[in-house]
Amino acid sequence: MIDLYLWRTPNGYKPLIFVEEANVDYRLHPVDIGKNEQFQPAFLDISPNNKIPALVDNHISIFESGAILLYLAKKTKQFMPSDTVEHYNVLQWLMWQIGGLGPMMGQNGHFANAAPEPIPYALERFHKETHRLLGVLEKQLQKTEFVAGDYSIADMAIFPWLKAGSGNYLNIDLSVYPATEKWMNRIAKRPAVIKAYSIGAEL
Ligand SMILES: N[C@@H](CCC(=O)N[C@@H](CS)C(=O)NCC(=O)O)C(=O)O
Repeated sequence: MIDLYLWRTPNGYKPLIFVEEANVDYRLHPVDIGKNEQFQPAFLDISPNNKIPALVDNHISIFESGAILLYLAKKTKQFMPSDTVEHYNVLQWLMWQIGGLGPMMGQNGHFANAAPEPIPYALERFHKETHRLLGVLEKQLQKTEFVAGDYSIADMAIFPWLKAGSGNYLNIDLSVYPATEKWMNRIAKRPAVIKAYSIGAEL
């Protein structure tokens, strides 16, 4: 049985989508980051960087959503191809999300929604970088149905950020990115994704 520690944020939805897609047995442990529960000592033992998500499976505990998705993919042999070329294709898009889209959109959201005062340079910098990255994704999705070949952990990592970004968080107009918008609609209809978001909403 897998124990999942998360909250209803883009990074939290990634493993939740995976376990629902792969029908993995899991127990959910909500960590309300709005109440600073990520700083509780018991959670820091699992996730020393005080961030969700985290996973515990018997003797192994893992933090960082990319590492968690890779672990789940390896354990279930799903959503990550074994062929070298396809494997690294998925991996590069997963890394692109973890190292690029996530942090840039996160900073964009911070300066747009949470900064104590507007800082025009920061706002412009992270807004521009978010849209540069969305342009990169759009080009890729003009060529492929899913981000990296078949539906994979790369899609599971990117989708929740686009869902949040096109909602209240950043109000990104997806019609400017038509291939991305179609991909979003395709993924949003998946039963496991619908279920993950309904579980998240109930936390
Ligand atoms: N690189 C990390 C980022 C995780 C992350 O930023 N989690 C946020 C929620 S989406 C969090 O737990 N924030 C709480 C905090 O920073 O104290 C990952 O991909 O897992």
